[in-house]
Amino acid sequence: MSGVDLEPLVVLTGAGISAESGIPTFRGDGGIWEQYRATDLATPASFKRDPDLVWRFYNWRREMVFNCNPNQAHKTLATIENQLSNFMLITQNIDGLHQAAGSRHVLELHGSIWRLRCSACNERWEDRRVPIPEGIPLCSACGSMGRPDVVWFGEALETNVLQSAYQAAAQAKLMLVIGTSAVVHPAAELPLVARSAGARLVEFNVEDTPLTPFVDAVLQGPATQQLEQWWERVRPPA
Ligand code: BJW
Ligand code: ZN
Repeated sequence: MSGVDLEPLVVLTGAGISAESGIPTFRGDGGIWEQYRATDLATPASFKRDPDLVWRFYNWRREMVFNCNPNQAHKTLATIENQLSNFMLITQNIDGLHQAAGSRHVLELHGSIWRLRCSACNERWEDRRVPIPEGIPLCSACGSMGRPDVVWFGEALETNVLQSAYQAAAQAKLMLVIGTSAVVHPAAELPLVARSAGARLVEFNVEDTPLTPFVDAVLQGPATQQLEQWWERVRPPA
């Protein structure tokens, strides 16, 4: 694939890129939703019904992420960003591992597990404590319950983040789609937006997804290996 137009390069990542860091994906064998029901935990209704349960789930996930490190796929993306001038990374992940690996231009579509927001007012704050000592953290502005600043099912994505993501997708010459089942909207639309605007799509996954029939190339296998090998093949000479 050498000689390919690389820029603007836009990358869309999902839970699969963090799987090799030890963070379980959502769907499929061993996925989080096999053990827990998404509708019991990742919806605004579940937080209203049982905030303690939802916080127990997120504290468990915060602890897990805290104990994990970026893997070679995260690191390769940071390397790629350093070597290109027109690069954007759009992630559905909330784990912060891209930033930990050194990526700078990151759009977090589904928020961050390391940020909280008030369930009543607009207050947002960073909280990296593991564990959070006081049970349910409270908003310092109004005293209401804090919640993870992540996007649950049925909730709108942050408008400016989503707009930036659509804009980046529409300008891409090449989009890499890494480790996502491509079933959750609106994230799943971004590769199609890029494709309609003329971008080439390359999918990195261990299995086929609903996007596979629409991509120009599939690199099947663990993202850590496939991505590094792909970059070795296509990267511009130093
Ligand atoms: C590897 C690998 C390795 C493994 N190497 N690969 C249009 C059609 C149908 C439904 C909808 C629609 N538009 C909206 C909806 C509803 C809904 C939706 O999409 N539902 C579908 C499931 C059907 N969407 C929403 O509700 C969204 N909100 C919305 O649209 O609001 C509208 C609105 C507007 C105005 C006002 C109000 C509302 C919000 C979606 C939020 C998603 N949230 C979650 C939880 C985030 C917080 C948390 O983590 O706790 O986001 S759900 C979960 O899924 C998480 C993920 O980011 C997201 C995507 O999952 P991902 O990353 O693809 O992971 P997996 O597990 O599915 O796949 C992993 C992949 O990796 C697999 O393919 C493996 O093969 C692969 N893999 N190891 C490479 N080593
Ligand atoms: Zn508040």
